[in-house]
Amino acid sequence: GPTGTGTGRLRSLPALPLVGSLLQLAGHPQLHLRLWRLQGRYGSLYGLWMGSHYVVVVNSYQHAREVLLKKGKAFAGRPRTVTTDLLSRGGKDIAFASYSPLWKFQRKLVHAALSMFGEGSLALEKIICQEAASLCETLSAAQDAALDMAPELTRAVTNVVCSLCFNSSYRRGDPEFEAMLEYSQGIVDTVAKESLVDIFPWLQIFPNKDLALLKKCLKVRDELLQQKFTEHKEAFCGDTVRDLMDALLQVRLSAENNSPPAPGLELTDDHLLMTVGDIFGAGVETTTTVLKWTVLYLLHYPEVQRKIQEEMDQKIGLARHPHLSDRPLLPYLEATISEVLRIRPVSPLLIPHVSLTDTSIGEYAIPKGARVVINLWSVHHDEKEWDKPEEFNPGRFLDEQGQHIHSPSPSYLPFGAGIRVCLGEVLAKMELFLFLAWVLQRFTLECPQDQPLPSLEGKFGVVLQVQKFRVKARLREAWRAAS
Ligand code: HEM
Ligand code: PLO
Repeated sequence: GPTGTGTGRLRSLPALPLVGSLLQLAGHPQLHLRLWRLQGRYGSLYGLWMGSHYVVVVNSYQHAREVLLKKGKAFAGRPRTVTTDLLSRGGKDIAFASYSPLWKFQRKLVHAALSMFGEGSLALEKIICQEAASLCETLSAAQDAALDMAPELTRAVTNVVCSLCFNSSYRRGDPEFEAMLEYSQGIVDTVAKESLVDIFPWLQIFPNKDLALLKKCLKVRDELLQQKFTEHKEAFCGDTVRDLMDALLQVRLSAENNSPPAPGLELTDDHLLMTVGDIFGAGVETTTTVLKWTVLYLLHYPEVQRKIQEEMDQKIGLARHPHLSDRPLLPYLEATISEVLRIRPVSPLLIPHVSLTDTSIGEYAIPKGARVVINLWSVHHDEKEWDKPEEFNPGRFLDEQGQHIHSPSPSYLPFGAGIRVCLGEVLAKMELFLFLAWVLQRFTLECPQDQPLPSLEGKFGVVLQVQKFRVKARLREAWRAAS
């Protein structure tokens, strides 16, 4: 046989179908949909060139799982782009930093801090419930008005993550909060706009409106971060660790006092600031987006809202507020959250990965340095895996007894998977559950009369955004009667 003789010719792996000129992709408002539709012509795995970058697009869960889980380490890199380099000071954060020992260390620190202050901590549950109560008060005060819930939802979520990161919170109308809202929207609107792949990096040398806006917003963010940093450095004595910022400062302090950090493991001020900036930014924009999508879907599917409320009335009643420990009692609410995360994934193309070695996907060779885009939209809308994927149906996540089951298909990865998996999944799920349970126990959310149902179409960007819409929050008769 040919084995071991050294004369066998290396068989090269089949080449990927390559999509030709994709200039028209640039600036396409819904890139995830465009890449989803290209499957018709090129199959579920194809390559394309964006500017000078070779990009592989993955549209099936089998290949997605291979990239994220089976070969996670080979695909753990991140591309550098003009906008994310500005956002993260050249990749000194977690999300936009490529694979390195320091990145691993940062992830580990944040993970430890989040489990200490967050997940499973009664203190955090108390903070979320406090914010939920305040949200309900605002909704009550706005009785029957057509309300844009976005600012209030954002404030509630921001205060939770603010307390985790900085041990602080914002009151309604706080000018610092207003400034934060504005800069964060500016960042979401501009960062990674061309699909996170910066198709035309040379645009930066020309006057560019988006780039100018991004820089302006980052200046405001940097001032805010710097101010929190200075306050923490002054107050921190090394004993009590109050929040994520303290936890990071403590790591540095103990490194100074004991042995210096191993080469390549030095946490500079920039690393510290960008790490907190990531958690703060991700903490606010993702959870808020999911809450907005959920409200929007409840307007479109009042029967789903009714079922959530029936379940709550039966299992919790109206005499007390919902607790985190009620989660197993409310499978239909949990299933609704799961379905929202499926039908409108927060991060429809994840964050692009980069291959760190020559490797393969399926039977195809992938060269080192290729950018790999996982199209989560395709994975979550695959007709082979999901019955009528565009239909909003929480029931698909329940078994016949109405109990929550994990997922009816492996084609479901709302938080990604593997070594780059989301760091905030547990936190996000705690918040989503409690905020929704609190609001739906008291209010029925409706589309204001004389207004058409708002569009379910998302706006593609670094997160899949919801278009602005108004809601009427009507106090439930049952709640009124009970109190
Ligand atoms: C990364 C989803 C909330 C922190 C990611 C990724 C996804 C995701 C899909 C990219 C994974 C990849 O590139 O392979 C979500 C969803 C959320 C959510 C659906 C809400 C429902 C949060 C929250 C935090 C957070 C609340 C902060 C506490 C991060 C970080 C990364 C990340 C730091 C980067 C991880 C890395 O690159 O190593 N998330 N996320 N996320 N998420 Fe989340
Ligand atoms: C959101 C706007 C903030 O001002 C800065 C910021 C930081 C981290 C980013 C986040 C933004 C968007 C959502 C991201 C998150 C890191 C991980 C998360 C990209 C840009 C997701 C969903 O992947």
